[in-house]
Amino acid sequence: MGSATSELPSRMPLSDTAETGLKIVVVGGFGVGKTTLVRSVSEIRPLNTEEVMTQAGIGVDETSDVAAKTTTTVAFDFGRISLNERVVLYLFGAPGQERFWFLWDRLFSGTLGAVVLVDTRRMDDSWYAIDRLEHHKTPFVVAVNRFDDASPHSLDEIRQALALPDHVPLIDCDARVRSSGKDVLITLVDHLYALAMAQEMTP
Ligand SMILES: Nc1nc2c(ncn2[C@@H]2O[C@H](COP(=O)(O)OP(=O)(O)OP(=O)(O)O)[C@@H](O)[C@H]2O)c(=O)[nH]1
Ligand SMILES: [Mg+2]
Repeated sequence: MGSATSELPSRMPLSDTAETGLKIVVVGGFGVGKTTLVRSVSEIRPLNTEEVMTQAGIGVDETSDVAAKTTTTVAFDFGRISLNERVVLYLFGAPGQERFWFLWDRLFSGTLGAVVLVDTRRMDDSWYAIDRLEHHKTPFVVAVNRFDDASPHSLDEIRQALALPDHVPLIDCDARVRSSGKDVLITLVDHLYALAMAQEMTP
């Protein structure tokens, strides 16, 4: 447990100018890259609760499309990123396997917004995440993690397949690349800001 990215300091003090801390969760199906995203964007050494997948999981864990995967998140990932001098995001990566989904409701508590990560090879896995977020009335954006061998569906096709309303932002990303992960988070914060503004305008 608790694997870490060695080049990052374990304690990095928050800047004095930070005013707003937002709790964000990263959800999605098994092996879509949630842990990878939290690791690549976090400015502190991320907390990960990865465990090696063993033979005991055969028949329980659906690994057929993620054959290279050797570990899985058994609780959650945690990381932090300062988007600018004032806004800090606290990132929680959810566990993707169905047997850990009972943890999600707790993770959603106090969450301002969410990222749903999608792998186009296994779109069905995204339904549960989208359903839970809609149920909790948690605003979200959808980010398509383009694995190298994934089929090249356009964003429009993916929007249709997921029956996503037009107002939900949908973007491409590479969860391994920090700048790409950061773009996803900026899209989410812009979306939350626009929703807050719209709410303020309604009498
Ligand atoms: N080629 C490629 N591999 C990726 C990408 N994103 C993640 N991976 C790899 O995919 C595997 C699964 O990534 P994880 O980040 O563990 O996925 P997860 O969603 O946290 O998985 P669970 O917590 O077990 O549900 C890892 O081996 C990553 O290195 C990507 O964009 N492209
Ligand atoms: Mg994970």
